[in-house]
Amino acid sequence: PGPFPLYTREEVGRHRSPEQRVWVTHGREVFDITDFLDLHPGGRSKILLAAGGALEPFWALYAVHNQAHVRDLLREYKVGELHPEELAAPAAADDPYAGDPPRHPALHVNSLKPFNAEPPGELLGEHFLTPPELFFKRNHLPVPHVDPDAYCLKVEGPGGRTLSLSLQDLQHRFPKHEVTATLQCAGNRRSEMSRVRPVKGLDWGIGAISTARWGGVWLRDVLADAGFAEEPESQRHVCFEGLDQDLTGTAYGASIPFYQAMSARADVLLAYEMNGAVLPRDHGFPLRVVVPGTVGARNVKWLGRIWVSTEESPSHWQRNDYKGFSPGVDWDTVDYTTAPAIQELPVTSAITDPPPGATVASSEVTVKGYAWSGGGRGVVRVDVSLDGGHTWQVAEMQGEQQPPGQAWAWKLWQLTAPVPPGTTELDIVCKAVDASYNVQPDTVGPIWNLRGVLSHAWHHVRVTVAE
Ligand code: HEM
Ligand code: MTE
Ligand code: MO
Repeated sequence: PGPFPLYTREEVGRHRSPEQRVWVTHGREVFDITDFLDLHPGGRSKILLAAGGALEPFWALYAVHNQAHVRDLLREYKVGELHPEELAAPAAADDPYAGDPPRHPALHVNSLKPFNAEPPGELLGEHFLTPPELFFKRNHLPVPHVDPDAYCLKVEGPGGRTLSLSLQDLQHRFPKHEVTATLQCAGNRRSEMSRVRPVKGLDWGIGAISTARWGGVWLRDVLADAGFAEEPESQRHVCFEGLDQDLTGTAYGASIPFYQAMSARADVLLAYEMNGAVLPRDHGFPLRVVVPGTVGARNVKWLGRIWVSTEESPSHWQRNDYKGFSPGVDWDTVDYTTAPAIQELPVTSAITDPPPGATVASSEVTVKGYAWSGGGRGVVRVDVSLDGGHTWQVAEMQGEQQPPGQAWAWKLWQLTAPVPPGTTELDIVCKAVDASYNVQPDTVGPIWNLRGVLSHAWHHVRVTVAE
């Protein structure tokens, strides 16, 4: 066959559903895979994630495609080729975000500039350690370009002494440690809250949460090297500042209590690795803070400076954001000084598969999801209901064994159950219980707050049962 017609990426991008035909690219070649959707061994919903774009980023996640028989199969669906000009890298525009790194096309983008995006549930729930390209990204500002050779972390010690540490210093002067920890944004699941009443903030679904194995040095080792000693009674805070800045030169910042930073049980890390590889630019290259069990906002990326103070970080994001309020408080009455900064997060869980609106088989259904709690409180049980919360079954959990009080990572869970005969729709619900027997509220209305944070009620997914 051939010569083949030539297409632009934009033309390929218009073919994203069976009605418009589903096209994908691989290298320079364009394929119409509409007739293969129902034949795909990995399922129809997964292959559709690549509709209208390139296969490579998805196949990089699933090496099973790296075989001759998969290529042979694909060749049968070839319909064209990309214009030669389409292969050149797009020109950089004159904007502060032009230097941001490339991102995975599976991410649902909530905001492009700054870049905020989450993975689809079906992919998030598949990996105990989230592949870094799928890990949710929450940036307030452009991603800074940091030269690792020139990088220098400033640590202000007691008595005006300042420690300057290069990446080499950090990697060679301090022992390396690894911690598996889940990060969750305070705004995860905000979209459920905004359905009750509008709130201010990015419209996160269930994906502003991810898990990685972080490698780096203990913050307490670095603070000790700067001259600090443990003082359990002190009311001090450890403040962090990022190298990302807004147009006025104000950097992102946050703080955590001093006792937590110094505690041998709290495992606070200055991380330079994520899942065994160099920390990616979106996640704070070359160095970020990882505060296990604590809200994402305190896990400062592109770390530039650390100091200890009797005051919390003066940052907007510490003082005037990321706090919870009563449902009765509105933007006219809110007083940010009256509420504590969010630190440890409450217990939560969500269904990652099936997605809302899916059609499931009438025989049995497999429900998958995640569950996590802050403060190192492990999840001890996940209950699942197929009938909106009238009857419950206990899900099977899988995860890493972590000591009590240091259960920093989420649990993935799964339940396979028969579909009750005669049902046409299921209202699937999940709820988790943590090690302190904290539970999730059953509805989101009574925990509504103007900023849409701490949305952790029972999670519902409604699906149709096939006839
Ligand atoms: C498995 C083809 C796109 C996810 C497979 C297999 C084939 C295939 C032939 C079975 C391989 C074997 O076991 O030897 C294709 C083709 C695609 C495509 C032709 C595009 C035109 C995708 C995409 C995703 C995906 C975009 C993910 C987002 C998977 C998964 C499996 C799989 C998870 C493993 C299923 C299992 O073992 O249970 N695919 N695939 N595929 N595919 Fe794809
Ligand atoms: N650190 C810096 N320097 N700048 C930021 O915008 N965002 C914070 C935190 N650290 C942020 C930051 C917020 S609100 C969250 S939820 C996490 O980073 C997100 O981390 P991730 O992008 O690696 O998922
Ligand atoms: Mo966040």
